[in-house]
Amino acid sequence: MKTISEKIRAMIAAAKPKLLKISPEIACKKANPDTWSKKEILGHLIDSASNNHQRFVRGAQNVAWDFPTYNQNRWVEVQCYNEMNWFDLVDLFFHYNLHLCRVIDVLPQEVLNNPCNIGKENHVSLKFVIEDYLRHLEHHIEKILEPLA
Ligand code: NI
Repeated sequence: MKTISEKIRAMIAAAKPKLLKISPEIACKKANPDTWSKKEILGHLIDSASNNHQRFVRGAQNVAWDFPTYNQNRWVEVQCYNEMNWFDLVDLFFHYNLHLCRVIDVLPQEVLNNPCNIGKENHVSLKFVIEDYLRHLEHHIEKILEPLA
């Protein structure tokens, strides 16, 4: 799984200076009321990190492999990410992901096939959950770094 954690580390290291260059005014702008601002997308990535943290650690122990789904819009709303300090949010995002990379690094090979039910049609392996985490992160980072429409 080292290749995955290396990819995540490279991605967040490249994204951090770009994120810090975005002004707080731009970061909280919503293109329309139904879409997330950059702050809210980053908040969503923190929610993804925290939910996946549970999956990685519990999945590694093969306990509680029926994971709760989460209503991503409600999570963002409830936490009022748009009112949070942009630079604190970037910091939290960066360090939470560094920690997840460390968790991924220390997972023993034999736990990677442990089953996880993350609300998809069938159980997936812990390895899939980790790979999927990277895909999701990549997708949203690209969106955040796009200029506002
Ligand atoms: Ni998402």
